[in-house]
Amino acid sequence: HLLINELRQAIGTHQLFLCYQPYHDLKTRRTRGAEALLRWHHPEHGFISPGEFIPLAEDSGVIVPLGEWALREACQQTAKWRQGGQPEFTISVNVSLLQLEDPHFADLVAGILATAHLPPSALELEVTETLALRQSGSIEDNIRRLKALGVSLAIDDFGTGYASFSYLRRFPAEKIKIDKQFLDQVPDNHQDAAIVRMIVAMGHSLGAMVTGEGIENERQLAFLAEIGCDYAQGFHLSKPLEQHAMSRYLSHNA
Ligand code: G
Ligand code: G
Ligand code: NA
Ligand code: MN
Repeated sequence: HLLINELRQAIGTHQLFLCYQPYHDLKTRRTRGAEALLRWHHPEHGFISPGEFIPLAEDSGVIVPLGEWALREACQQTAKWRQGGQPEFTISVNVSLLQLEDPHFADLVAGILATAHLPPSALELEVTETLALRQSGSIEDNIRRLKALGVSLAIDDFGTGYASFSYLRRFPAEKIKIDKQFLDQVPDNHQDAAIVRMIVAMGHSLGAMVTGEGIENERQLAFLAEIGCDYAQGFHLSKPLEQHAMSRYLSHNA
């Protein structure tokens, strides 16, 4: 695929950048942190959505250098925001299981944090059930070492994969992010409302915090607050913002 070679080159040619989507603490109603989301500005094709290039990047393995770039960039920027008056701000970065299979991934993360002068507790890694789980000692080893370092783990798009409960056993996550599809019709759809309540209760009994994703209106937000969900993220709170817009957002909202 032609795009794969271009994607490989995009890293060195400043065609990639990050957007940041804030998430809120439902109790304090304040911004707690943001999720870093990759964007690709192609010189001829314009903006190519991650929905298009992330699957290509996973299939080709380019997600490994791409993900490393995103992690480094997000950590450096977060250190600046924390030094600039947001000392509690946390950053969530999506990582592919391919990255977690690299036996040196935990070392890489430790090195990036040290270079950025960012404490490990400011970083959360989001893992999605996108790839079939291979039995790989490296993943378990990396998770153990990342935990020892103090980095948090989140399970993204929870509820969409066939292996959700296996994942819970394999990934001792500090956070579970409920996929948007379960939240689109709450509180009106009673079945969805029941599922969301159940995921929140399950997350809490496992000692995890729970985020509702894709929140687009006040009623969804009120429902999550009422059932004791911890965090919310979605267009109703903020769309993903470019770096400068995120800086402005933080100076006004946090
Ligand atoms: O930003 P948007 O909603 O279009 O993202 C589409 C998908 O791309 C989401 O599932 C998101 O998790 C994924 N994605 C965005 N940035 C990254 C990244 O840096 N690494 C990985 N592995 N996935 C990402
Ligand atoms: O898989 P992941 O959860 O990382 O996907 C994040 C994607 O969801 C991003 O592309 C982001 O733009 C999108 N997104 C975030 N909030 C909302 C929302 O409230 N509504 C919709 N339709 N998409 C959202
Ligand atoms: Na994500
Ligand atoms: Mn998600």
